[in-house]
Amino acid sequence: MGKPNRVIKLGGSAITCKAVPYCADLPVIRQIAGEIKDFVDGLVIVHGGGSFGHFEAGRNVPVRVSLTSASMEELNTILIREMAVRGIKGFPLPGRFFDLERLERILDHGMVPVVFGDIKEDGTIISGDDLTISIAREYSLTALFATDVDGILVNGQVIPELNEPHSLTNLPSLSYDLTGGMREKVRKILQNNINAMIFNGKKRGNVFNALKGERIGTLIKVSR
Ligand code: IP8
Repeated sequence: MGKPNRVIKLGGSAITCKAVPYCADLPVIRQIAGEIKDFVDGLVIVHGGGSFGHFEAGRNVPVRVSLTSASMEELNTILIREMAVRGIKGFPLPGRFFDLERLERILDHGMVPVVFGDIKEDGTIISGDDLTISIAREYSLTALFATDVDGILVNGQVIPELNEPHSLTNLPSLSYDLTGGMREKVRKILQNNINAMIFNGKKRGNVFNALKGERIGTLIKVSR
């Protein structure tokens, strides 16, 4: 125990209903909780904000920081409860308290750290993608990204692998059907020189297969 052997980011797009504020996609969360059951030993979960954190972070109200923080804890609680119902011992680790020692301590106690994107007192957002990438880099793991799309699309088709050495420089000029969020994710993955897999976490069986080590969606493979 102690060291993580898998890290999976449950994107806000996968576990919330993006268009509706504070809408957790409970059927998907329950499905995912069932699919991680066989892999709890050494597993690290990270989750994003979706229609919880991103909704509040984007609002122009004086209590933005308070509500962003509270909304992320709310989503985290929903996830941890659904895991607990299935006997999985999740333990919250807010991004602002994240460090490797804390992460390993949770694993040492036989629990699954459920790290989440967060906001600092000064309003700075801590991105779940960044947390995932730093965990993958630290422990030489493939970062698994469960999103609401089937992978990286080029001209409407999922590309199974991305490993061009010059992808980073070419990225802005290629005709990738990337949203700002996806483009930024790919840029950070390539910049940090880690392997990653981007797939659709809403589809039944995908999280299980990804954790099992199967190739689905798009694999970003760096030559080290
Ligand atoms: O969804 C950001 O995490 P992300 C969380 O991984 C907040 O970008 C606070 C919006």
